[in-house]
Amino acid sequence: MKAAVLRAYREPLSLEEVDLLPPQTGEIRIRFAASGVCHSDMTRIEGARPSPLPIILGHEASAYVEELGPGVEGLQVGDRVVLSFLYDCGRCFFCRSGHPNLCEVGVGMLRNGTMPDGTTRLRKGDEVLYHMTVSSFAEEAVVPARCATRVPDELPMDVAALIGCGVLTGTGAVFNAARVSPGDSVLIIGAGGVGLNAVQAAAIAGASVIVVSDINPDKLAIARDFGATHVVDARTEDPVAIARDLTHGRGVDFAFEVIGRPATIRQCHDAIRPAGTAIVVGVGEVGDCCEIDTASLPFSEKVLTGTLYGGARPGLDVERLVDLYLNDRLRLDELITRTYRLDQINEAFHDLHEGRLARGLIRYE
Ligand code: PAD
Ligand code: ZN
Repeated sequence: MKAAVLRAYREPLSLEEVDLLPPQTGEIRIRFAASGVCHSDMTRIEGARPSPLPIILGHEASAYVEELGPGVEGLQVGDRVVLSFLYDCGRCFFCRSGHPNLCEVGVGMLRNGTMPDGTTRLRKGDEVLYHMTVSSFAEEAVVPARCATRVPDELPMDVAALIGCGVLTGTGAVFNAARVSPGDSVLIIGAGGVGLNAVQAAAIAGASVIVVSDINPDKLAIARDFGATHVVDARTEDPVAIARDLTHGRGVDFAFEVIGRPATIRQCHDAIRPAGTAIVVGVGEVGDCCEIDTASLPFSEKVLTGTLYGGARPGLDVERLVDLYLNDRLRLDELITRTYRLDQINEAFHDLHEGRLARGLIRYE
């Protein structure tokens, strides 16, 4: 099968023929329909968190089931599925305590680029590693069956792909991590493919004030369309001052950082009210630090935290988001700025880098 392989950091992906081993127990072979291009893929190319190579990137995808490995139940060949990049083993402390997105096995797979057994099914002579369990910049993959959620025929495969990361993460940050309630005030910094989903989730949740900060006027226009009550051009305006002005000088109940930079994380902490919560979604570089005035903590009772995969319960949340979309409550078509073929993958990353995309999508059919 054809795949786009990362062989060296900060270099273009190379389009190659890669071999796929058959699915092992509990695994399936899938043929991709579409894959979103997420900033987490670009961060990997930039080498912010270096790990062994070669690796096949891509982790936000829809696919068809082609082959079932031994012991797979609940799926059939031909099923249309959305992939989750976080495997949940169902047995570890975190799965049993209601945090399947922090599954010890699943997080280990993200770190090591493997399947649950610590090896991969991708070969080019030697072993090729997975990126975030899915490796969807390829025609096919072998993945754990637990990471595939069947979706109805009415759901277009293009928008289905986006649910796997950007939609689940952005909406999950609001619905699961923050549990935003009607009347809450919210600041979202970074209105890209993930942040825009936090914006529409805040609107669905009934937030009274939804301030969105970005440096790109095109993203701010979509944010307004998605339910932002106020938009801030961070090139010339201060989101912290504006968030305070809109909340009687107190600060917002919740602030979400969806970029992964210390300066904007600090803005979120500054913009929340006493006992408010700042939630970091964006993934920064290893070693990045952010200064907080510690003396103010006991007086402010502010909470600064992060969220992995929007605190998703992968299968369940995919089903709920599909229903929201099919009932016209969640807008996904508008997120797709441009589609590409796999051989245009480096152009897609260039466009993402230039800020041209809400989401770029690789289409395989
Ligand atoms: P994106 O590139 O589509 O969006 C980033 C947005 O931030 C763009 O619209 C930029 O214009 C904007 N921006 C940049 N600088 C500033 C600034 N100073 N002030 C305001 N806005 C600014 O990326 P994405 O939406 O695909 O991903 C966003 C982050 O989320 C990224 O770090 C990615 O790795 C992370 C992510 N985290 C998880 C998770 O589980 N926590 C999952 C998926 C993605
Ligand atoms: Zn992603």
